[in-house]
Order: sequence, then structure tokens, then C-alpha cells
Amino acid sequence: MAIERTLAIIKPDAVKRGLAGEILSRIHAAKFQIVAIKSLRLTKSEAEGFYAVHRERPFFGELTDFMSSGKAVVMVLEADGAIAKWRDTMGATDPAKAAPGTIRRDLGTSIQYNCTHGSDAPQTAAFETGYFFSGLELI
Ligand code: 3AN
Repeated sequence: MAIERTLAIIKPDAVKRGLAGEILSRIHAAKFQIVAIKSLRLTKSEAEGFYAVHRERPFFGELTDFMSSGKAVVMVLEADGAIAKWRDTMGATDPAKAAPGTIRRDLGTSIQYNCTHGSDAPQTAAFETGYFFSGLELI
């Protein structure tokens, strides 16, 4: 496998519930390097831009309301095969279907309030990383 970078988000539900530290511990335990990290609150239109690929999905309005409802922690994670590895660490989108021991299974409460986001492919990772971080922040 090759060294990759992926964009990870600790979503507003997890930040509000005080779970950011627990999720960061899991990131360290899984041996990711945190290349860059920041805490921010997205505006509704910034959330719409981030999730533009889901524009036609019935849950788009709800999703972008939720993602702009409070602080999130966004970060770039690096590891061998980071994109798939972070998705494995998070678990399936729906916490009820996620494997035991994954973040979403252990901490998520619904398909919407599933605590974390992760890029799903190299092109998505490049777009999502550039959405939040400048080149200088990624050295
Ligand atoms: P993933 O984040 O696992 O790649 P996607 O890309 O299918 O999942 O969905 C993006 C985000 O949209 C999910 N993280 C979840 O918060 C939300 N979402 C997905 N399906 C639903 C749904 N049926 N109802 C509400 N929100 C959803």
C-alpha cells in the first residue's frame, strides 16, 4: 500500500457530546499521523459546498443544517492506505450496521449523527483536503 492522506471530520454531534478527545485517542491508537487540524463552525453555504456531490439526495438540507449547527474538528490524516483505513476505523455510515469496535458503532446515534466523516476516494480526499487547508498548512 502507499502512504495516503485523507480528510477526517469530527462532526458537530460528537463535538457537542464531548467526544472529540475519545475520537482523537482512537486516531492515535490506529497509528495515523495528524498532518493538520483545526476547529471551526461551517456556515450553511460552506457545508453545501463541501457536500455538493449529495445535492440531489433527499437528506441534503438536513445534512447541511446539521453540519453547520456547531463546531467541528477537521483534520488531514496520513497513513499507509489512509483512505480505506480511516473508513474502516469509522465503520459503516449507519451506526447500527457498523462493525463492533468502530467509532460509528460505539459512539454514533443515527445515520445522520454518526460522529465522523472520511473521504471515500483519492479524488474526494484531494478536493476535501483543499476545501479546508492551504498548501502551506499541509507541509
Ligand atoms: P459516508 O459518510 O459513510 O461516506 P455518505 O457519503 O453516503 O456516507 O453520506 C454522507 C453523509 O450524509 C453521512 N456521513 C451521513 O451523515 C449523511 N447521510 C447519509 N445517508 C443519510 C440518510 N439516509 N439520512 C440522513 N443523513 C444521511
